[in-house]
Amino acid sequence: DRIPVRRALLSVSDKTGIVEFARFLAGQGAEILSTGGTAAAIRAAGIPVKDVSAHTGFPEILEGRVKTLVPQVHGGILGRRDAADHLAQMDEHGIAPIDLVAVNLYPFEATVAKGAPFEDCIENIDIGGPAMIRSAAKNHAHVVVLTDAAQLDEVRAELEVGGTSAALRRRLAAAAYARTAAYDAAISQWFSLQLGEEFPQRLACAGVLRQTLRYGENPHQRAAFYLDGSGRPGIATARQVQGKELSFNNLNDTDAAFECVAEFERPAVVIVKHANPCGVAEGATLSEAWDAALRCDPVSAFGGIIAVNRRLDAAAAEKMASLFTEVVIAPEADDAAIAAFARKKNLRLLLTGGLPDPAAPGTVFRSVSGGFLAQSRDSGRIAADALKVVTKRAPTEAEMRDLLFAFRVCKHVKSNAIIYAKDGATVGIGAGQMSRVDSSRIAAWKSGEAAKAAGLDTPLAQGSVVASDAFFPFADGLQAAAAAGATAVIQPGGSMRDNEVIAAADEAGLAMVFTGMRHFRH
Ligand code: 93A
Repeated sequence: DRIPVRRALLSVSDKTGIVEFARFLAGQGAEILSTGGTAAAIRAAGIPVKDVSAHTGFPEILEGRVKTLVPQVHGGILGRRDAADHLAQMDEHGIAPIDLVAVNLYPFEATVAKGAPFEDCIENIDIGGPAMIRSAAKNHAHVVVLTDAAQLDEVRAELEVGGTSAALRRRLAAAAYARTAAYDAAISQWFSLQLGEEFPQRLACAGVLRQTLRYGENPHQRAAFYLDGSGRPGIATARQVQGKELSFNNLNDTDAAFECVAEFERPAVVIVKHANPCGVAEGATLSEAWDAALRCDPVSAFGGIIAVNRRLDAAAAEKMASLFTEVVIAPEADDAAIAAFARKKNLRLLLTGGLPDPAAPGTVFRSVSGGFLAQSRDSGRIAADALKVVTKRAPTEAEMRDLLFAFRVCKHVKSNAIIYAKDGATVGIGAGQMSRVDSSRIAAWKSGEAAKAAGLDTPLAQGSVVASDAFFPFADGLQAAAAAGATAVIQPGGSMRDNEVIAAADEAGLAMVFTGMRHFRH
Protein backbone atom coordinates (compact mmCIF):
# COMPACT_ATOMS: atom_id res chain seq x y z
CA ASP A 1 0.00 0.00 0.00
CA ARG A 2 3.02 2.31 -0.18
CA ILE A 3 2.48 5.42 -2.30
CA PRO A 4 5.42 7.23 -3.89
CA VAL A 5 5.35 10.96 -4.68
CA ARG A 6 5.28 12.07 -8.30
CA ARG A 7 4.15 15.63 -7.59
CA ALA A 8 4.41 17.62 -4.36
CA LEU A 9 3.08 20.99 -3.30
CA LEU A 10 5.21 22.85 -0.76
CA SER A 11 3.87 26.10 0.72
CA VAL A 12 5.25 27.00 4.12
CA SER A 13 5.61 30.07 6.29
CA ASP A 14 8.04 28.34 8.66
CA LYS A 15 10.67 27.26 6.15
CA THR A 16 12.64 25.07 8.59
CA GLY A 17 13.98 22.01 6.75
CA ILE A 18 11.98 22.68 3.58
CA VAL A 19 14.94 23.15 1.23
CA GLU A 20 16.51 19.85 2.33
CA PHE A 21 13.18 18.13 1.94
CA ALA A 22 12.71 19.60 -1.56
CA ARG A 23 16.19 18.39 -2.52
CA PHE A 24 15.23 14.91 -1.36
CA LEU A 25 11.92 14.95 -3.28
CA ALA A 26 13.66 16.19 -6.42
CA GLY A 27 16.19 13.37 -6.02
CA GLN A 28 13.27 10.95 -5.99
CA GLY A 29 12.16 12.35 -9.34
CA ALA A 30 9.15 14.27 -7.97
CA GLU A 31 7.92 17.49 -9.54
CA ILE A 32 7.82 20.28 -6.96
CA LEU A 33 5.13 22.98 -7.06
CA SER A 34 5.44 25.89 -4.71
CA THR A 35 4.16 29.36 -3.78
CA GLY A 36 6.10 32.66 -3.90
CA GLY A 37 8.41 32.69 -0.90
CA THR A 38 8.77 28.93 -0.61
CA ALA A 39 9.54 28.61 -4.33
CA ALA A 40 12.15 31.36 -4.06
CA ALA A 41 13.93 29.58 -1.18
CA ILE A 42 13.99 26.27 -3.06
CA ARG A 43 15.09 27.87 -6.32
CA ALA A 44 17.87 29.76 -4.52
CA ALA A 45 19.29 26.37 -3.45
CA GLY A 46 19.45 25.33 -7.12
CA ILE A 47 16.63 22.81 -6.86
CA PRO A 48 14.12 22.62 -9.73
CA VAL A 49 10.73 24.02 -8.68
CA LYS A 50 7.63 25.17 -10.56
CA ASP A 51 5.56 28.14 -9.38
CA VAL A 52 1.98 27.16 -8.62
CA SER A 53 0.90 30.04 -10.88
CA ALA A 54 2.84 28.56 -13.79
CA HIS A 55 1.30 25.16 -13.10
CA THR A 56 -2.27 26.48 -12.96
CA GLY A 57 -1.99 29.25 -15.50
CA PHE A 58 -3.52 31.56 -12.92
CA PRO A 59 -1.42 34.25 -11.19
CA GLU A 60 -1.20 34.86 -7.44
CA ILE A 61 -3.65 37.73 -6.94
CA LEU A 62 -4.99 40.05 -4.25
CA GLU A 63 -1.59 40.44 -2.57
CA GLY A 64 -1.34 36.65 -2.23
CA ARG A 65 -4.78 36.21 -0.68
CA VAL A 66 -5.56 33.92 -3.63
CA LYS A 67 -2.56 31.76 -4.49
CA THR A 68 -3.65 28.16 -4.30
CA LEU A 69 -7.44 28.45 -4.13
CA VAL A 70 -7.90 27.11 -7.64
CA PRO A 71 -9.34 23.85 -9.07
CA GLN A 72 -5.94 22.75 -10.44
CA VAL A 73 -4.66 22.65 -6.87
CA HIS A 74 -7.70 21.37 -5.00
CA GLY A 75 -8.75 18.99 -7.78
CA GLY A 76 -5.19 17.66 -7.89
CA ILE A 77 -5.28 17.01 -4.15
CA LEU A 78 -8.88 15.76 -3.79
CA GLY A 79 -9.28 13.56 -6.87
CA ARG A 80 -9.63 9.86 -6.12
CA ARG A 81 -7.01 7.82 -7.88
CA ASP A 82 -9.16 4.68 -7.67
CA ALA A 83 -12.30 6.15 -9.33
CA ALA A 84 -12.45 6.15 -13.13
CA ASP A 85 -14.82 9.14 -13.28
CA HIS A 86 -12.53 11.24 -11.07
CA LEU A 87 -9.55 10.44 -13.23
CA ALA A 88 -11.54 11.19 -16.40
CA GLN A 89 -12.67 14.58 -15.08
CA MET A 90 -9.15 15.48 -13.94
CA ASP A 91 -7.92 14.59 -17.41
CA GLU A 92 -10.66 16.61 -19.08
CA HIS A 93 -9.82 19.76 -17.05
CA GLY A 94 -6.06 19.34 -17.20
CA ILE A 95 -5.72 18.66 -13.48
CA ALA A 96 -2.55 16.79 -12.47
CA PRO A 97 -2.61 14.71 -9.27
CA ILE A 98 -0.68 16.05 -6.26
CA ASP A 99 0.52 13.27 -3.94
CA LEU A 100 2.17 15.24 -1.15
CA VAL A 101 1.13 18.51 0.50
CA ALA A 102 3.49 20.22 2.96
CA VAL A 103 1.90 23.35 4.38
CA ASN A 104 2.38 25.30 7.56
CA LEU A 105 0.23 28.30 8.17
CA TYR A 106 0.64 32.06 8.39
CA PRO A 107 1.86 32.66 11.96
CA PHE A 108 -1.46 33.93 13.33
CA GLU A 109 -0.84 32.85 16.96
CA ALA A 110 2.66 34.40 17.00
CA THR A 111 1.33 37.62 15.45
CA VAL A 112 -1.30 37.93 18.19
CA ALA A 113 1.25 37.00 20.88
CA LYS A 114 3.55 39.84 19.89
CA GLY A 115 0.67 42.30 20.27
CA ALA A 116 0.33 43.21 16.60
CA PRO A 117 -2.45 45.62 15.52
CA PHE A 118 -5.87 44.32 14.46
CA GLU A 119 -5.20 44.63 10.69
CA ASP A 120 -1.96 42.64 10.93
CA CYS A 121 -3.72 39.87 12.82
CA ILE A 122 -6.45 39.74 10.18
CA GLU A 123 -3.88 39.59 7.37
CA ASN A 124 -2.24 36.66 9.15
CA ILE A 125 -5.37 34.54 8.96
CA ASP A 126 -4.40 31.87 6.46
CA ILE A 127 -7.19 30.73 4.13
CA GLY A 128 -5.49 28.84 1.34
CA GLY A 129 -3.20 26.87 3.69
CA PRO A 130 -5.93 25.33 5.86
CA ALA A 131 -7.95 24.60 2.70
CA MET A 132 -5.08 22.57 1.22
CA ILE A 133 -4.38 20.86 4.54
CA ARG A 134 -8.03 19.85 4.91
CA SER A 135 -8.25 18.65 1.28
CA ALA A 136 -5.11 16.55 1.59
CA ALA A 137 -6.18 15.08 4.93
CA LYS A 138 -9.57 14.16 3.50
CA ASN A 139 -7.89 12.35 0.62
CA HIS A 140 -5.30 10.67 2.85
CA ALA A 141 -6.02 7.39 1.05
CA HIS A 142 -3.91 8.80 -1.80
CA VAL A 143 -2.17 11.90 -0.44
CA VAL A 144 0.24 12.52 2.43
CA VAL A 145 -0.11 15.79 4.35
CA LEU A 146 2.59 17.48 6.44
CA THR A 147 1.73 20.38 8.72
CA ASP A 148 4.85 20.66 10.86
CA ALA A 149 8.58 20.68 10.17
CA ALA A 150 8.92 17.92 12.78
CA GLN A 151 7.10 15.54 10.40
CA LEU A 152 9.55 15.89 7.50
CA ASP A 153 11.91 13.15 8.68
CA GLU A 154 9.35 10.40 9.20
CA VAL A 155 7.80 11.01 5.78
CA ARG A 156 11.21 11.06 4.18
CA ALA A 157 12.09 7.77 5.89
CA GLU A 158 9.04 6.05 4.37
CA LEU A 159 9.58 7.58 0.92
CA GLU A 160 13.10 6.18 1.00
CA VAL A 161 11.67 2.67 1.24
CA GLY A 162 9.17 2.99 -1.59
CA GLY A 163 6.42 5.32 -0.43
CA THR A 164 4.22 6.40 2.45
CA SER A 165 2.18 3.79 4.33
CA ALA A 166 -1.57 4.09 4.92
CA ALA A 167 -0.89 4.11 8.67
CA LEU A 168 1.39 7.14 8.45
CA ARG A 169 -0.96 8.99 6.09
CA ARG A 170 -3.87 8.47 8.50
CA ARG A 171 -1.86 9.60 11.50
CA LEU A 172 -0.75 12.73 9.68
CA ALA A 173 -4.33 13.40 8.51
CA ALA A 174 -5.52 13.34 12.13
CA ALA A 175 -2.68 15.68 13.10
CA ALA A 176 -3.65 17.94 10.19
CA TYR A 177 -7.24 18.38 11.38
CA ALA A 178 -6.01 18.95 14.94
CA ARG A 179 -3.80 21.73 13.57
CA THR A 180 -6.53 23.46 11.56
CA ALA A 181 -8.96 23.11 14.49
CA ALA A 182 -6.44 24.69 16.90
CA TYR A 183 -5.72 27.42 14.34
CA ASP A 184 -9.41 28.31 13.99
CA ALA A 185 -9.82 28.10 17.77
CA ALA A 186 -7.04 30.66 18.20
CA ILE A 187 -8.67 32.94 15.63
CA SER A 188 -12.13 32.70 17.20
CA GLN A 189 -10.76 33.26 20.69
CA TRP A 190 -8.85 36.34 19.57
CA PHE A 191 -11.92 37.61 17.73
CA SER A 192 -14.12 37.25 20.81
CA LEU A 193 -11.58 39.20 22.81
CA GLN A 194 -11.60 41.96 20.20
CA LEU A 195 -15.38 42.16 20.61
CA GLY A 196 -14.94 42.52 24.35
CA GLU A 197 -16.69 39.22 25.00
CA GLU A 198 -15.45 37.69 28.21
CA PHE A 199 -17.19 34.42 27.47
CA PRO A 200 -17.43 33.65 23.74
CA GLN A 201 -20.66 32.36 22.20
CA ARG A 202 -18.89 29.16 21.34
CA LEU A 203 -16.06 27.79 23.42
CA ALA A 204 -13.10 26.85 21.26
CA CYS A 205 -10.79 24.45 23.00
CA ALA A 206 -7.28 23.88 21.74
CA GLY A 207 -5.55 21.54 24.18
CA VAL A 208 -2.42 19.75 23.07
CA LEU A 209 -1.75 16.31 24.50
CA ARG A 210 1.23 16.40 26.82
CA GLN A 211 1.03 12.81 28.06
CA THR A 212 -1.36 9.96 28.59
CA LEU A 213 -1.49 8.91 32.23
CA ARG A 214 -1.51 5.40 33.64
CA TYR A 215 -5.00 6.00 35.01
CA GLY A 216 -7.25 8.73 36.37
CA GLU A 217 -8.37 9.57 39.87
CA ASN A 218 -8.99 5.81 40.29
CA PRO A 219 -7.39 2.87 38.51
CA HIS A 220 -10.53 2.05 36.50
CA GLN A 221 -10.53 5.57 34.96
CA ARG A 222 -8.47 6.48 31.87
CA ALA A 223 -6.69 9.83 31.88
CA ALA A 224 -4.44 12.25 30.01
CA PHE A 225 -2.82 15.64 30.57
CA TYR A 226 -3.36 18.45 28.00
CA LEU A 227 -1.58 21.79 27.73
CA ASP A 228 -3.54 24.94 26.94
CA GLY A 229 -0.61 26.64 25.23
CA SER A 230 -0.56 29.59 27.66
CA GLY A 231 2.88 28.62 28.92
CA ARG A 232 1.83 29.74 32.42
CA PRO A 233 4.63 28.63 34.78
CA GLY A 234 3.65 25.75 36.99
CA ILE A 235 2.73 22.14 36.58
CA ALA A 236 2.54 22.55 32.78
CA THR A 237 6.11 23.86 32.48
CA ALA A 238 7.55 21.44 35.03
CA ARG A 239 10.63 19.42 34.16
CA GLN A 240 10.81 16.14 36.04
CA VAL A 241 14.31 15.71 37.39
CA GLN A 242 13.79 12.29 38.96
CA GLY A 243 11.24 9.81 40.27
CA LYS A 244 8.35 7.62 39.15
CA GLU A 245 5.86 8.65 36.50
CA LEU A 246 3.44 11.35 37.73
CA SER A 247 -0.12 10.18 38.30
CA PHE A 248 -3.36 12.09 37.71
CA ASN A 249 -3.71 12.75 41.46
CA ASN A 250 -0.05 13.81 41.71
CA LEU A 251 -0.58 16.40 38.98
CA ASN A 252 -3.77 17.72 40.52
CA ASP A 253 -2.34 17.90 44.05
CA THR A 254 0.97 19.36 42.92
CA ASP A 255 -0.84 22.08 41.04
CA ALA A 256 -2.84 22.93 44.17
CA ALA A 257 0.34 23.09 46.27
CA PHE A 258 2.26 25.24 43.79
CA GLU A 259 -0.61 27.70 43.24
CA CYS A 260 -0.89 28.10 47.01
CA VAL A 261 2.81 28.60 47.72
CA ALA A 262 3.02 31.23 44.97
CA GLU A 263 0.80 33.48 47.14
CA PHE A 264 3.63 34.29 49.51
CA GLU A 265 6.52 36.71 49.20
CA ARG A 266 8.74 35.39 52.03
CA PRO A 267 10.28 31.89 51.78
CA ALA A 268 7.29 29.54 52.05
CA VAL A 269 6.46 25.84 52.10
CA VAL A 270 3.09 24.21 51.39
CA ILE A 271 2.37 20.55 52.06
CA VAL A 272 -0.72 19.18 50.28
CA LYS A 273 -2.77 16.02 50.67
CA HIS A 274 -5.82 15.30 48.50
CA ALA A 275 -5.67 18.80 46.99
CA ASN A 276 -5.89 20.48 50.43
CA PRO A 277 -2.99 22.10 52.26
CA CYS A 278 -2.19 20.29 55.53
CA GLY A 279 0.63 22.66 56.44
CA VAL A 280 1.57 26.11 55.15
CA ALA A 281 4.30 28.32 56.57
CA GLU A 282 6.57 31.24 55.84
CA GLY A 283 10.01 31.59 57.42
CA ALA A 284 13.30 33.41 57.20
CA THR A 285 14.53 30.39 55.21
CA LEU A 286 12.82 27.47 53.47
CA SER A 287 14.21 25.21 56.14
CA GLU A 288 12.49 27.25 58.86
CA ALA A 289 9.27 27.35 56.83
CA TRP A 290 9.44 23.56 56.37
CA ASP A 291 9.70 22.91 60.13
CA ALA A 292 6.67 25.11 60.80
CA ALA A 293 4.60 23.69 57.92
CA LEU A 294 5.27 20.13 59.01
CA ARG A 295 4.39 20.87 62.65
CA CYS A 296 0.81 21.78 61.63
CA ASP A 297 -0.17 18.22 60.72
CA PRO A 298 2.75 15.78 60.61
CA VAL A 299 0.40 12.79 60.30
CA SER A 300 -1.29 14.01 57.11
CA ALA A 301 2.02 15.25 55.65
CA PHE A 302 3.17 11.64 55.24
CA GLY A 303 3.00 10.79 51.54
CA GLY A 304 2.13 14.36 50.60
CA ILE A 305 3.20 16.92 48.03
CA ILE A 306 5.66 19.68 48.94
CA ALA A 307 5.85 23.02 47.14
CA VAL A 308 8.29 25.87 47.75
CA ASN A 309 8.30 29.38 46.31
CA ARG A 310 11.99 29.92 45.65
CA ARG A 311 15.21 28.10 44.79
CA LEU A 312 15.33 24.94 46.89
CA ASP A 313 18.50 24.73 49.00
CA ALA A 314 20.22 21.65 50.40
CA ALA A 315 19.31 22.29 54.05
CA ALA A 316 15.57 22.31 53.31
CA ALA A 317 15.87 19.43 50.84
CA GLU A 318 17.67 17.23 53.39
CA LYS A 319 14.81 17.72 55.85
CA MET A 320 12.17 16.98 53.20
CA ALA A 321 14.02 13.87 52.09
CA SER A 322 13.73 12.39 55.58
CA LEU A 323 9.93 12.13 55.19
CA PHE A 324 8.03 9.88 52.76
CA THR A 325 6.89 12.32 50.06
CA GLU A 326 5.29 11.81 46.64
CA VAL A 327 6.34 15.03 44.88
CA VAL A 328 8.53 18.07 45.51
CA ILE A 329 7.98 21.08 43.24
CA ALA A 330 10.14 24.19 43.15
CA PRO A 331 10.96 26.94 40.65
CA GLU A 332 14.64 25.89 40.78
CA ALA A 333 16.98 23.87 42.98
CA ASP A 334 20.64 23.91 43.99
CA ASP A 335 22.67 20.90 42.79
CA ALA A 336 23.11 19.84 46.41
CA ALA A 337 19.33 19.98 46.93
CA ILE A 338 18.82 17.75 43.88
CA ALA A 339 21.47 15.37 45.23
CA ALA A 340 19.63 15.16 48.56
CA PHE A 341 16.71 13.41 46.83
CA ALA A 342 18.78 11.04 44.72
CA ARG A 343 18.51 8.18 47.22
CA LYS A 344 14.68 8.53 47.20
CA LYS A 345 14.30 6.82 43.83
CA ASN A 346 10.51 7.11 43.66
CA LEU A 347 10.20 10.73 44.78
CA ARG A 348 9.30 12.96 41.86
CA LEU A 349 11.25 16.20 41.80
CA LEU A 350 9.81 18.90 39.53
CA LEU A 351 11.44 22.18 38.55
CA THR A 352 9.29 24.74 36.76
CA GLY A 353 11.59 27.65 35.99
CA GLY A 354 9.12 30.09 37.56
CA LEU A 355 6.12 30.63 39.79
CA PRO A 356 2.50 31.06 38.74
CA ASP A 357 1.27 34.64 39.16
CA PRO A 358 -1.59 34.48 41.69
CA ALA A 359 -3.01 37.74 40.38
CA ALA A 360 -2.96 36.70 36.71
CA PRO A 361 -6.30 36.69 34.91
CA GLY A 362 -7.54 33.50 33.31
CA THR A 363 -10.55 31.24 32.94
CA VAL A 364 -11.08 27.99 34.78
CA PHE A 365 -13.48 25.22 33.81
CA ARG A 366 -15.40 22.44 35.44
CA SER A 367 -17.45 19.84 33.63
CA VAL A 368 -21.04 19.16 34.61
CA SER A 369 -23.50 16.77 32.97
CA GLY A 370 -23.88 17.96 29.40
CA GLY A 371 -21.60 20.99 29.61
CA PHE A 372 -18.94 23.08 31.27
CA LEU A 373 -18.96 25.82 33.85
CA ALA A 374 -16.50 28.62 33.13
CA GLN A 375 -15.40 31.34 35.51
CA SER A 376 -12.49 33.72 35.91
CA ARG A 377 -9.74 32.41 38.21
CA ASP A 378 -9.93 33.42 41.83
CA SER A 379 -7.15 35.99 41.54
CA GLY A 380 -8.57 38.01 44.44
CA ARG A 381 -6.04 39.15 47.05
CA ILE A 382 -6.81 41.13 50.14
CA ALA A 383 -4.42 43.89 51.24
CA ALA A 384 -4.28 45.27 54.77
CA ASP A 385 -5.86 48.59 53.78
CA ALA A 386 -8.94 46.82 52.39
CA LEU A 387 -9.81 45.35 55.78
CA LYS A 388 -12.57 46.73 57.97
CA VAL A 389 -12.18 46.41 61.73
CA VAL A 390 -15.63 45.61 63.15
CA THR A 391 -14.86 44.90 66.81
CA LYS A 392 -14.03 47.20 69.72
CA ARG A 393 -10.49 45.91 69.69
CA ALA A 394 -8.36 46.29 66.54
CA PRO A 395 -5.85 43.55 65.71
CA THR A 396 -2.25 44.06 66.85
CA GLU A 397 0.43 44.28 64.19
CA ALA A 398 1.41 40.64 64.72
CA GLU A 399 -2.23 39.52 64.57
CA MET A 400 -2.71 41.53 61.37
CA ARG A 401 0.21 39.77 59.65
CA ASP A 402 -1.16 36.37 60.61
CA LEU A 403 -4.72 37.31 59.60
CA LEU A 404 -3.61 38.21 56.08
CA PHE A 405 -1.49 35.07 55.91
CA ALA A 406 -4.37 32.85 57.05
CA PHE A 407 -6.82 34.41 54.58
CA ARG A 408 -4.42 33.77 51.70
CA VAL A 409 -4.25 30.13 52.75
CA CYS A 410 -8.07 30.01 52.95
CA LYS A 411 -8.35 30.62 49.22
CA HIS A 412 -6.59 27.28 48.61
CA VAL A 413 -8.53 25.14 51.09
CA LYS A 414 -11.77 23.39 50.11
CA SER A 415 -14.86 24.96 51.64
CA ASN A 416 -15.90 25.20 54.34
CA ALA A 417 -12.37 26.34 55.22
CA ILE A 418 -11.25 27.36 58.69
CA ILE A 419 -7.58 28.14 59.23
CA TYR A 420 -5.81 28.79 62.51
CA ALA A 421 -2.44 30.51 62.08
CA LYS A 422 0.31 31.81 64.29
CA ASP A 423 3.69 33.40 63.52
CA GLY A 424 3.31 32.94 59.76
CA ALA A 425 2.32 29.28 59.94
CA THR A 426 -0.93 27.35 59.90
CA VAL A 427 -1.53 25.55 63.20
CA GLY A 428 -4.91 23.97 62.43
CA ILE A 429 -6.77 23.48 59.13
CA GLY A 430 -10.41 22.44 58.83
CA ALA A 431 -11.37 21.67 55.22
CA GLY A 432 -14.23 20.43 53.11
CA GLN A 433 -16.93 20.16 55.77
CA MET A 434 -20.58 20.78 55.01
CA SER A 435 -20.96 22.82 58.20
CA ARG A 436 -18.67 25.72 59.08
CA VAL A 437 -18.80 24.96 62.77
CA ASP A 438 -17.60 21.41 62.04
CA SER A 439 -14.62 22.85 60.12
CA SER A 440 -13.91 25.10 63.16
CA ARG A 441 -14.00 22.13 65.51
CA ILE A 442 -11.87 19.94 63.26
CA ALA A 443 -9.25 22.68 62.86
CA ALA A 444 -9.13 23.20 66.62
CA TRP A 445 -8.93 19.45 67.30
CA LYS A 446 -6.10 19.11 64.78
CA SER A 447 -4.16 21.88 66.50
CA GLY A 448 -4.41 19.82 69.69
CA GLU A 449 -3.16 16.70 67.89
CA ALA A 450 -0.28 18.68 66.42
CA ALA A 451 0.65 19.94 69.89
CA LYS A 452 0.66 16.38 71.23
CA ALA A 453 2.87 15.26 68.34
CA ALA A 454 5.26 18.10 69.23
CA GLY A 455 5.21 17.11 72.92
CA LEU A 456 3.35 20.26 74.03
CA ASP A 457 0.32 20.30 76.29
CA THR A 458 -1.44 23.42 74.97
CA PRO A 459 -3.01 23.22 71.52
CA LEU A 460 -1.09 25.11 68.83
CA ALA A 461 -4.21 27.23 68.26
CA GLN A 462 -3.69 28.88 71.66
CA GLY A 463 -2.98 32.56 70.91
CA SER A 464 -3.54 32.08 67.17
CA VAL A 465 -5.70 33.96 64.67
CA VAL A 466 -8.47 32.35 62.65
CA ALA A 467 -9.60 32.82 59.05
CA SER A 468 -12.86 31.72 57.50
CA ASP A 469 -13.35 31.51 53.72
CA ALA A 470 -16.95 32.73 53.98
CA PHE A 471 -18.95 34.52 56.65
CA PHE A 472 -19.92 32.89 59.94
CA PRO A 473 -23.70 32.44 59.59
CA PHE A 474 -24.08 32.14 63.35
CA ALA A 475 -22.01 33.05 66.38
CA ASP A 476 -21.30 29.36 67.16
CA GLY A 477 -18.40 28.99 64.70
CA LEU A 478 -16.75 32.08 66.12
CA GLN A 479 -17.32 30.92 69.68
CA ALA A 480 -15.70 27.59 68.81
CA ALA A 481 -12.67 29.52 67.51
CA ALA A 482 -12.47 31.64 70.67
CA ALA A 483 -12.71 28.49 72.79
CA ALA A 484 -9.83 27.01 70.76
CA GLY A 485 -7.66 29.97 71.75
CA ALA A 486 -7.91 32.31 68.74
CA THR A 487 -7.48 36.01 69.58
CA ALA A 488 -8.36 37.55 66.20
CA VAL A 489 -10.63 36.71 63.27
CA ILE A 490 -10.66 37.44 59.53
CA GLN A 491 -13.73 36.68 57.47
CA PRO A 492 -15.67 38.22 54.55
CA GLY A 493 -18.62 39.41 56.66
CA GLY A 494 -22.05 39.88 55.12
CA SER A 495 -24.15 37.49 57.18
CA MET A 496 -27.68 38.47 58.23
CA ARG A 497 -26.43 37.87 61.76
CA ASP A 498 -23.15 39.81 61.48
CA ASN A 499 -24.25 41.83 64.53
CA GLU A 500 -24.59 38.71 66.67
CA VAL A 501 -21.23 37.46 65.46
CA ILE A 502 -19.56 40.84 66.17
CA ALA A 503 -21.17 40.94 69.65
CA ALA A 504 -19.85 37.44 70.38
CA ALA A 505 -16.36 38.53 69.27
CA ASP A 506 -16.49 41.62 71.51
CA GLU A 507 -17.69 39.52 74.41
CA ALA A 508 -14.75 37.13 73.99
CA GLY A 509 -12.31 40.05 73.59
CA LEU A 510 -11.47 39.08 69.99
CA ALA A 511 -10.41 41.50 67.30
CA MET A 512 -12.23 40.89 64.02
CA VAL A 513 -11.79 42.23 60.47
CA PHE A 514 -14.05 41.87 57.42
CA THR A 515 -12.52 41.39 53.97
CA GLY A 516 -15.64 41.91 51.88
CA MET A 517 -14.27 39.10 49.67
CA ARG A 518 -15.19 35.44 49.83
CA HIS A 519 -12.88 32.59 48.85
CA PHE A 520 -15.15 29.58 48.28
CA ARG A 521 -13.36 26.67 46.65
CA HIS A 522 -15.33 23.53 45.91
O1 93A B 1 -3.36 34.16 1.61
S1 93A B 1 -3.75 32.79 1.65
O2 93A B 1 -4.81 32.52 2.56
N1 93A B 1 -4.26 32.32 0.19
C1 93A B 1 -3.76 31.27 -0.47
O3 93A B 1 -4.29 30.96 -1.55
C2 93A B 1 -2.63 30.56 0.06
N2 93A B 1 -1.94 29.51 -0.41
C3 93A B 1 -0.95 29.22 0.44
N3 93A B 1 -2.47 31.91 2.07
C4 93A B 1 -2.05 30.91 1.28
N4 93A B 1 -0.99 30.08 1.49
C5 93A B 1 -0.06 30.17 2.61
O4 93A B 1 1.08 30.89 2.19
C6 93A B 1 0.50 28.89 3.14
O5 93A B 1 -0.32 28.30 4.13
C7 93A B 1 1.84 29.29 3.72
O6 93A B 1 1.76 29.59 5.08
C8 93A B 1 2.22 30.55 2.97
C9 93A B 1 3.42 30.33 2.11
O7 93A B 1 3.65 31.45 1.29
P1 93A B 1 5.07 31.67 0.60
O8 93A B 1 5.44 30.40 -0.09
O9 93A B 1 4.87 32.81 -0.35
O10 93A B 1 6.06 32.03 1.69
